[in-house]
Amino acid sequence: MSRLLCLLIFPLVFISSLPAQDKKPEPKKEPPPKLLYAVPLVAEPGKKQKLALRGKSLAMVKEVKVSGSEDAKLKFLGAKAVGVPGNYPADRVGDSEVEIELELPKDTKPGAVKLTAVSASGESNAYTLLVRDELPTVAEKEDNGGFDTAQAIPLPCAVEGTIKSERDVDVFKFEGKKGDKVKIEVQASRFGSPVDGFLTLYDSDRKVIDSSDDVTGSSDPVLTVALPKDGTYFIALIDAHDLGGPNFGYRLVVK
Ligand SMILES: [Ca+2]
Ligand SMILES: [Ca+2]
Repeated sequence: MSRLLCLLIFPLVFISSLPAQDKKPEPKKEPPPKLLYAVPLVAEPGKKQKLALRGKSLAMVKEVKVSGSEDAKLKFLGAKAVGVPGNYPADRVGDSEVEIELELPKDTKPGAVKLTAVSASGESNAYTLLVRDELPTVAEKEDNGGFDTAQAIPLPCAVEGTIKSERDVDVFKFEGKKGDKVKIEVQASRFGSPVDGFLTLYDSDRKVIDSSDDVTGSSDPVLTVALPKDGTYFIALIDAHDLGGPNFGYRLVVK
């Protein structure tokens, strides 16, 4: 061994042979907060509402800032750690949450409002809140788990729903005419929701017309179909991984 190498190696050997109690452990640094999604997922302009913001490293958050709407009123209500079921990915469902009260002006434009959480470790990403647009809103109603119990919806509309538990299936039905062009779109994953939507469209004979899982750059499905005949059509929405829970929110736009 060359003398130079010896000199280089010796201090390393010396340091690594020190008793463990002499090493000072680095204080664990909490990463900056990360916002994933809101519960409920969709905010309604012109109304005071409570929102839970789910994400990671949110338990020590002391403030939430709103941008994109000068007249928005936001009140910080609290922050806490939440449990993650063992088989669920914490990166998708979040391990902590912040609760806020938010009032958006009536004329708030979809896509404009962003929320940022602040803790001693820094600022989070700017989370784009999903805000209702001019489409009529329909609340999803259980039990809608099959063709016989499908929930009738008008066209156009936006359904606000939840994949409420593992293997939950949400089925909706609408009346269509031959040649009608219908676009069916899930807004979930793009707004951080843990739902990885999978859509299937069936005709009145319960035969599959088309299905969609992910569109480019997202886990949200989109179907654009020219209806082949007059009659009742069924839309089935599931989570592609059969996961679910009270925080698995989605907005289903049919127009
Ligand atoms: Ca459901
Ligand atoms: Ca998907």
